Amino acid sequence: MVSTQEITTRGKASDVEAERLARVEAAAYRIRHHALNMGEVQGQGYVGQALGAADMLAAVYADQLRFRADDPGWEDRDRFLLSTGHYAIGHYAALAEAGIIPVKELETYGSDDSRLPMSGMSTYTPGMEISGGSLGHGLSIAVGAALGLRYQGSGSRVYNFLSDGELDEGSTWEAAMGAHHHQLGNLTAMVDINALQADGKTDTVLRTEPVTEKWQAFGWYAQRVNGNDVGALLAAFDNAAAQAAAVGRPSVILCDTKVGRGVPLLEDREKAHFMRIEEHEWQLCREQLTAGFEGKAAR
Ligand SMILES: Cc1ncc(C[n+]2csc(CCOP(=O)(O)OP(=O)(O)O)c2C)c(N)n1
Ligand SMILES: [Mg+2]
Repeated sequence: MVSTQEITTRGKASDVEAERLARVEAAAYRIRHHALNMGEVQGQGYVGQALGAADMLAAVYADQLRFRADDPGWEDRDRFLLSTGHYAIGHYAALAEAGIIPVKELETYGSDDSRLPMSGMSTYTPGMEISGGSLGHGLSIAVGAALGLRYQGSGSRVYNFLSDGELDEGSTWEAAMGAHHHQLGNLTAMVDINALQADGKTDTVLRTEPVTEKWQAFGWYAQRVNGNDVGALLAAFDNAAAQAAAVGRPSVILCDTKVGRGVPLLEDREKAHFMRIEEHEWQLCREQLTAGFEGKAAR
């Protein structure tokens, strides 16, 4: 029989989990909102990817990452490496949400002399650890960073965000082997499987499935989740912390996402890799986003 005390403790634990979920979902909503505002500055761009990956970015910045907003270079910070440079729009939105860059500065996205260029540049932007325009290099850098931190006796973790297009690159798999060889339990990779690339659907460009089995064969602790389900993402991070790090195994969370997620107008748009959104549509996009978020919160 379950004692009253146990029920109370469980009740408290579920309150904490509910608060955690609500906090990360709200962060994801604001990241999407920022991304729409940034996209409007240019009238087009990688908006669909930012909307699709917002839940992953929110889970990292609002739940996982150890950082100091007023000191982005803090030595003991966890490192978040965006290897998919064109996703910078989503990363800037997450950095603003985290308080690392001012929300107001997002208005300069992609403009001359801005610290927020269209493709992520580490020398321009606080909190941007690497430059990532040339795809497929982030995981190698992450392996080096994780190894270096371990040599230094640091407790910091390294996170690498990759796209499914980056799984086409041999360098990604070399790095995956290196991470297993060095038993990098302090490394977590996250792959945005949005089934899309610049030249079309991922399975028509290069068939990388079965993805989970490939990472497992490379020695990683691999989990595949709905990357637009914040609860599933948080559970995956918890599993990774409990199982992968304990045995010194790198961990990968494979996230199935939907391009344009949260804005129905954009979810099924053609030419989704680099979306053109008409002037009159931006406000409608924001309204749809807010209606969806409020509808979910009310349920
Ligand atoms: C090494 C390298 N090869 C090719 C490109 C050109 N390129 C830019 S984005 C892109 C698509 C890559 O797939 P993914 O990141 O999954 O695209 P998305 O989901 O954003 O549509 C390509 C091939 C590049 N930036 N770097
Ligand atoms: Mg893709």
